[in-house]
Amino acid sequence: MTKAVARAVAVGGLGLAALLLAWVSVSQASSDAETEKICAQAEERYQALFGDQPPEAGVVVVLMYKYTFCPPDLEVKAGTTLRWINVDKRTSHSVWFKEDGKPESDRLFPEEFVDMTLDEAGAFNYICGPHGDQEKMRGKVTVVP
Ligand SMILES: [Cu+2]
Repeated sequence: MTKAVARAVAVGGLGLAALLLAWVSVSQASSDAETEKICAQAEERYQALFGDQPPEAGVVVVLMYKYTFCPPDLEVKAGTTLRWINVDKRTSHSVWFKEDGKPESDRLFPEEFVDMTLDEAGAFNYICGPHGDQEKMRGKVTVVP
């Protein structure tokens, strides 16, 4: 291989890598924008169903809407109670800290909720049982001491 060809190959490879990187960041950004849009709608649904009433002290709400946890990623202090509320119109969901070997919650039908108090510090991934794989309905909670 001549020097010129080697350089062309190297440049071509870099170009492809840059293109790939650009594509990855664009698809990431669009999925974040999509999540934001869905979560804004979820908030409207919540208001329509439950009004402006904030939850009681020490309770943080996560909404479940259109195969999305809103917010999908959050940080809370140890001892906080998380309340997952299904604000969908028809679809049922669950909350499952599967990686940590916890049991799956009951199936939550529209307007139902489940409370869980997180006492242990750490980062915990969870999924919706029926939609965690195909629809990528996944969330994460970071519990700080
Ligand atoms: Cu679900």
